[in-house]
Amino acid sequence: MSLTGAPPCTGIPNRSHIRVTGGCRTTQRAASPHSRPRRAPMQHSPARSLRRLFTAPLTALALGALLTGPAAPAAGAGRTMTETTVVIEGYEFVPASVTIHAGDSVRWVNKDYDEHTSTSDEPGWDSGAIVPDGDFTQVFPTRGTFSYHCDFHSTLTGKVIVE
Ligand SMILES: [Cu+2]
Repeated sequence: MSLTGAPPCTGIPNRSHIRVTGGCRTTQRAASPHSRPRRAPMQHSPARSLRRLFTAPLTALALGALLTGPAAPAAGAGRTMTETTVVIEGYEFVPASVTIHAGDSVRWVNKDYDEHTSTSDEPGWDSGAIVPDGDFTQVFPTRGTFSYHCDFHSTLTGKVIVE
């Protein structure tokens, strides 16, 4: 009765407290679908926990890398272990001779269309068949000169010198 010019407040009499800032229009806005974006922060929380689910394994991986990295090389503490790559290409080990430090590793990468192996002449290591585009890694913890060959092709020979 006393409201002048304002639309009649019908429909939601119990929400009169919302009218503090603007009468019935505020009440209508609060009840309309347009008010839903205000709930967005609540709806984001599942996504946030999902993101946490995805980042947690990554963090674990990073921690694992940090833990296994320095723990792996027993020889030569304080030195960074390196990996030397030997490419198998054109039925050759390239380079045919590599020199590394004790604790380092050699990785053979097969770039041929044929299978090869990295097999030590003396008992030591045997990669088995390395398929095209496959690779094999061997760690050399002790000093020495280690000759090796391919089990499938007798002309393929190489040498790993560990200092
Ligand atoms: Cu071969």
